Amino acid sequence: MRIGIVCYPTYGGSGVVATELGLGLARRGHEIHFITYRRPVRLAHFEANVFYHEVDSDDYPLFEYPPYDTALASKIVDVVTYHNLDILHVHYAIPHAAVAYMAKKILLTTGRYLPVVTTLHGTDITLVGNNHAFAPVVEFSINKSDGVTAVSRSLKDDTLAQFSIQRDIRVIYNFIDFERFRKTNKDHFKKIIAPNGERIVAHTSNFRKVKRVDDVIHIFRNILTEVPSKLLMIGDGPERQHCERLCRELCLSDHVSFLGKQDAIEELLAICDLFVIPSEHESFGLAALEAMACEVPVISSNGGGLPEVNIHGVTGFLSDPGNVAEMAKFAIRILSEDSTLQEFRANAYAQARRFDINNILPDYESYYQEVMQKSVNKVE
Ligand code: GMT
Repeated sequence: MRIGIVCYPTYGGSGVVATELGLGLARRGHEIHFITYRRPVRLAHFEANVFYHEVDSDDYPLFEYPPYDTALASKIVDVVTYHNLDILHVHYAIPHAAVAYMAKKILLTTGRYLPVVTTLHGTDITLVGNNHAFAPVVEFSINKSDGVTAVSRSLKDDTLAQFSIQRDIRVIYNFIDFERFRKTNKDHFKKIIAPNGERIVAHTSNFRKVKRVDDVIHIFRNILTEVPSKLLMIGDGPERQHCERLCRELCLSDHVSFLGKQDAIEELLAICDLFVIPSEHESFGLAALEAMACEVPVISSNGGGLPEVNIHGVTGFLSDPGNVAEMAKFAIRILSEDSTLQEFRANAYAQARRFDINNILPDYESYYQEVMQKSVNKVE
């Protein structure tokens, strides 16, 4: 198949899933065309069957807000026409699903029907999407997509609850590449971070409010009263400064390292004993899955799709968002005993295996086929 992929090219979340999906499909022989405003972070090297088309963004003094949507729609029309794409897969509804609809309408005037699949990732529905500034367009463009997928059952349910949706939503879970995410020996890192054999706890995110990052600090403070430990805070975003200040106020700075954005996240996860993700809401929690693939148990909230990934009492524990005391208690339970930690590690890895990229890619392939078949002879 010749497949166009539209996504945000940034670190984390939907952009990572979209890029890894494209790369995985390319390795299975499909021709993949990424259409984005910047080269996606995980598209660093030359790959066979992969093409990258940058959305032009000519600045003009009249534009207080550069018209990204218009430029993207034009680029999609161009790439679909000249590379003869079979299908377009857009990640994150805003604005990509609406832009795809516009491109599809333009292509129809040339006699070409472009099947469009939209993947909902989370905040495009739960946080931004239901804001009245976007909601009517989000609802309309989901209904106009030829296929719609959600990354968890919880996100599918949220979408159906929040919008009036007239089409089926297929759940296709996020996935993990075990070639990359696996526990490797990085003892030299471990010795630098935890020279006295302390346990290593980690959190990665974009440090937005929805992640409840300061809960991570409070949980860690409780852990430290019982278990000698170090905390790695990985990533960057609006809440980082506040968290750094909080660590200073709580006299935790000697035990907490803020590492900023990291490319080789798997090398850090390889030395970790526990991953903490206390988000208010998380449609899936790809960061938790990455940790589990590296045999790291997870303390999480039960918001959104996290219970579909992290299994209570098996791969880690779940608590209501904000229940810092309980999360700390559970963390201490896992970290105190070597044998308990080993058991949770093994369970986390076994659960992560369910989301192996090699199991999920065929689901996307057959979904594309299904959508394309239904689109034959469609004229509007
Ligand atoms: O985690 C974020 O805030 C980034 C966001 C995104 O859209 O890029 O992530 C969302 O999509 C990920 C990939 O499908 C999911 O694993 C995350 O759970 C989801 N984030 C939220 O729902 C908050």
